[in-house]
Amino acid sequence: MMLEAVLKGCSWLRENGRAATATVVLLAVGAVSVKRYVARKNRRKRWTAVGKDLVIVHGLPKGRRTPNLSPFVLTLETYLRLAKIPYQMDYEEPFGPKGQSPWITLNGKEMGDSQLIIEMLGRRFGNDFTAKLTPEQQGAARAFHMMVTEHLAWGFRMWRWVENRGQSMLQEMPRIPLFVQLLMPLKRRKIFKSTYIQGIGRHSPEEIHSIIERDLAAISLYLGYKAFLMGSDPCEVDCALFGSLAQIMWNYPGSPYETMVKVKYPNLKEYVLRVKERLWPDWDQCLRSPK
Ligand SMILES: N[C@@H](CCC(=O)N[C@@H](CS)C(=O)NCC(=O)O)C(=O)O
Repeated sequence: MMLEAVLKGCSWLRENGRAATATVVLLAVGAVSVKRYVARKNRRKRWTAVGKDLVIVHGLPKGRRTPNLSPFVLTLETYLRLAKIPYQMDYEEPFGPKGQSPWITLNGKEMGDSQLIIEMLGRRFGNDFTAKLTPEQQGAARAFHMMVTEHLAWGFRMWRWVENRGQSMLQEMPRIPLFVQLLMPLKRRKIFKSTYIQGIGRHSPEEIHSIIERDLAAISLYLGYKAFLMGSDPCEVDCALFGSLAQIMWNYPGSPYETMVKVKYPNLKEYVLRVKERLWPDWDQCLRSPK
């Protein structure tokens, strides 16, 4: 009986070769999609069940030298620590509603973009540190914040993904599946395309180093001997600056920016260490284990 059914199946496959292949492929794709859909739904159920007002930060993986390899994730985590808002990290689904990292789930609602998240949390939990500054300082804080996230970040991205070809970054990541490694050239191409459209990708490496050095020099000058960028207390712009400079200090080995931060403008290095000491007393416990 069984043998008869198998033989019948084989002869049907022989006669309907193409249709059979298409059916098998469709069924396989369908099964994978359903599995992914269910896993996604279950993750969301879990994130909604964590309790009221606990922020789940979804981000790229931890590094061995910094608690996160993304400047934007590190910025958000630093802000949550500054504002003393309880949070939990998730590394299962790093890219969220805007296709970028970080994003958050808060009381079952999803939101993307570190800057918008920080502003929303500031309003919701009454933790807007910049609002306590003088109007002149508020203007300067906004200008520096944008310099860090919309200008410096592009220069740093160029080194990480184009000059260094993502090598230092990849070494810091947990074991990457082979298919992701094979997709890396495409990822680099996509990033290079975005830097070309933004404009920075049209300059030579030397030009970019000099443009970015002028930003770092300006920040170093403005910081001077102050403890934090806007004075004796940290605020939102410090979180963004720390998120970026910490990457340079620990994840950009051999880059011209590492020398700038550590040697040429040493108050930047001292500043990074100061923020780390103040807001990341558990830094070492937040790193990925060397194994
Ligand atoms: N404006 C965003 C920028 C976030 C961002 O660029 N994240 C990077 C990781 S460091 C990313 O997700 N890149 C993937 C992509 O843009 O496709 C924010 O502040 O959150």
